[in-house]
Amino acid sequence: MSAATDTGSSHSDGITDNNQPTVQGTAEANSTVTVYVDGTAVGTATANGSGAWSYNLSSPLADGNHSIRATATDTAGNVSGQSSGYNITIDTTAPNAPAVSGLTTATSRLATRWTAARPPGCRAFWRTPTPCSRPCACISPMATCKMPMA
Ligand SMILES: [Ca+2]
Repeated sequence: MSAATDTGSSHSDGITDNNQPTVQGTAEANSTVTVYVDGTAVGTATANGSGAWSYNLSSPLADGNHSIRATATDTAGNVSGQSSGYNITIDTTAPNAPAVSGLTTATSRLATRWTAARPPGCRAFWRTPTPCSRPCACISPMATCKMPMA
């Protein structure tokens, strides 16, 4: 579809909040292009002298996935086979409002309390968030302890 109607973070991914986007493509120059949405012809466009065509969908599409195909009819009346499908996703629904739950815990090298194998004489025992090696050391007796970095 056209970049202008392919909304969102990508203008070429086929995902849009525009439920009447403009589809585009190439065909034989000056041919008449019939556009199909999910297998149903919805309208025609005329390819220009370079073969480029575009068609603004005239009816809103429901949210969800749709397959766009096209055929070309030349000036002699010969009709092409169908194009391969171009898949689009219409999403007109806004996401739920996000939650704001608070502030993050301060990141500290001694932030993770570790309760296993507390050394004798230590009231609390801490390790760094990354793997540590034993033995651990008391900072001071009956004070907090920490495990040295591996
Ligand atoms: Ca998009």
